[in-house]
Amino acid sequence: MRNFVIYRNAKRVCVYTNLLLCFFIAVPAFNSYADDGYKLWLRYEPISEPAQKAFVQKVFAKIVLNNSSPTFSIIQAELVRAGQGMLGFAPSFSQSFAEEVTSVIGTPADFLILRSEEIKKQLLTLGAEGYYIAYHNFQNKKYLIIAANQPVGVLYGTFHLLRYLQSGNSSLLKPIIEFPKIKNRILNHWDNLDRTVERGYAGFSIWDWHKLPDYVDPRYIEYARANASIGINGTVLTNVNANALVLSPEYIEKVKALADVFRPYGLKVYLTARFSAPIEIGALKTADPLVPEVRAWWKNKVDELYRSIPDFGGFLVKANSEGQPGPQNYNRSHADGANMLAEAVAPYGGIVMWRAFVYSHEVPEDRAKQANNEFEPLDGKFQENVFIQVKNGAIDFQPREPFHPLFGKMPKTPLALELQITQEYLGQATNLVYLAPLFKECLDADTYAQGKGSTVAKIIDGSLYQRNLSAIAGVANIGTDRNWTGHLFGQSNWYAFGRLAWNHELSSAQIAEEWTRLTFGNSPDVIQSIRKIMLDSREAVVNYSTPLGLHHLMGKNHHYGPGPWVSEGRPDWTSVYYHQADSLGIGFDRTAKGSNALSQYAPEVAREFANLQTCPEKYLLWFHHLPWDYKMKSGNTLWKELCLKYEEGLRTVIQMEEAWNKLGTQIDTERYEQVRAFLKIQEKEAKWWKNSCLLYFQQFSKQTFPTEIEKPQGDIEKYMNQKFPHAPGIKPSW
Ligand code: GCW
Repeated sequence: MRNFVIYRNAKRVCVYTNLLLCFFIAVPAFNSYADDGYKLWLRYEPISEPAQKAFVQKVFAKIVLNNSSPTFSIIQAELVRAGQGMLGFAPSFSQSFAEEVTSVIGTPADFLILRSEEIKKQLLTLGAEGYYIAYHNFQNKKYLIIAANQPVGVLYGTFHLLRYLQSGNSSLLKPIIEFPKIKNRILNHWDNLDRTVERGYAGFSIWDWHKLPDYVDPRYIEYARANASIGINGTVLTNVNANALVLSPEYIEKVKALADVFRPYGLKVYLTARFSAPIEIGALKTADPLVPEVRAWWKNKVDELYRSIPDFGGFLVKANSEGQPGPQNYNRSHADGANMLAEAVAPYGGIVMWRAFVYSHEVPEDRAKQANNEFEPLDGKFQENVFIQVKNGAIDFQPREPFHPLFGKMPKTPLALELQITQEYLGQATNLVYLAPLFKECLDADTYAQGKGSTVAKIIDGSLYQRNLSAIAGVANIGTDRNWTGHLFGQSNWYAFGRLAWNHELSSAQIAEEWTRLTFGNSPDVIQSIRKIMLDSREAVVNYSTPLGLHHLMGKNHHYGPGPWVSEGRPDWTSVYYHQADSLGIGFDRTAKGSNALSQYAPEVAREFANLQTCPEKYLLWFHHLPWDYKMKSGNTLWKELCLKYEEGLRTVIQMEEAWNKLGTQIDTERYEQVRAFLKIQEKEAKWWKNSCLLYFQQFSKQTFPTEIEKPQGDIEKYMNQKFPHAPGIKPSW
């Protein structure tokens, strides 16, 4: 009955809440798929540990919640779901303090108790999205409160508390006070309108354009919910290799339907803007950003978008890169292009994220240098609401790259960091690679832009230049697969992106542990083993694919597996361009003797990387071309060290596998078996990488393999001639 009242209240609110409830009512159906990973980290498994259970029971005994907005209906439904999962029954709700209340959830506007001086003081610095969770005494009674300035903050706080309750805690010892360090925390979907996903390895796009706007798939609600649970507040729905059609009235109606679903979850919708759209769907003869008709076309288009979606976030643009049109087609600058769009969205508070991922094979310059060459001179020339969105490294989402030199080189422009959650170059959907260490490596890198301590994190969160605007983007790994991300552990990367976007000071280990508890429960053995597997996994993939600063060695086009021999076509899409292996040595010389890409960093950084004594060996061949018998810090020659690294990568995968296989009885069969099978594939692929790279490089080093490694097997010709018609992500032009 109580649930029925909840449903009825919520039902009044609006259509999307209805949908949520329909979905919610359908939970038994989902239970039949309980362990296929669909539930992500929001599993709410039954709690048996007595102290933990008592704590949850107390929190849920009587919750006062003002059911005053769609967001609050969502909060209520989430609590019901959590209670039913963890305890077997829904929490009890009330709107009055007449009963024995245990918990109060809301904003100061909702309840007197949340307007106390103490709470007001706490909320002062938390902004719209922050929250305060604590025990609070009021009129001689003690309550657990979740307080925030806005409903979305309460939603985030609720998810935090639910995470806390599921993680084995049996009391709240100190207040939880949180607010996001970065304002715009955005997923970038590389989803095409035909539902294929560029570099997507988890099925097709979850946006079912054909059935929108009339049919709202419950997955959209689950998607919004998952994002809200980790604080992601924006989503770019479409591929940066953009299709202008998404800006047509027909599609805007579909986008509006999604935006309506996402709004109460605090999730804003953004689109990619194809620069030539005024020609393609506007019947103009040009897309020149300085031509008044073109500017008027974009302004009208933006007005139209905001009429349908009043909180539309803005545009993400890939221009003059890999064949995409842009302002340079008209001899205009990136600033001319970005500013035209920025002016159109500015009156509505929209933003433009203009990507710095530009390079051309017609420019006789190291690809790693081209973004800085283009964008540094434009610093200060962009409208206030333009972000330049920069990938973590200067080439392209490789397993390891030094931080992009543009960070720290545009002090007058807000920079957004773009990370890739989908594993284009890291084993795609079958390799277990936990990416928080990769994300952190970039966030924690010191640019020295304003002296020591000028980390990338401080640049993008705005604190280094006291800037109000801040943004971070992650290229999504989400698709129609039941478990959303192809590999179950891909979920941890979506999770880690959200958590780091919220608070980049969290450690990789902390996030791994959080996710593991939520995904696999609180058994100490399980947590310990899985955390280790996760924390070892990124270094493993670096070692078995591109150790010691090597990069861009993958198969052509589909980017699946090794291809150090790739040498045909445009040079900057080949491997030989990057590894430069010859009889004398290996590596890309980016010192002053070579391309001098190092000069793009602050002098402190450039000096460190230029000097062979101080250059971290993990970046060695990124910056230096060195002889095969160059002496490494270990005393080994470069050739031997390279061989040992490939071997180490493979060994680590085998250890990960052994550790996972020991968990057999402690993990439900479906999830266990999938990960087990994928780890087998990963072992096979790690071997394939090791064998083909070492056999290939041996042709240049002309040295024997060290006895410490298992001798690479196979025939290099055979490796080179393999074809992979089944590999996902083949593009005709790529
Ligand atoms: O990494 C490369 C990918 C392309 C992608 C491009 C980009 C969307 O291989 O598929 O295109 O980067 O980031 O624009």
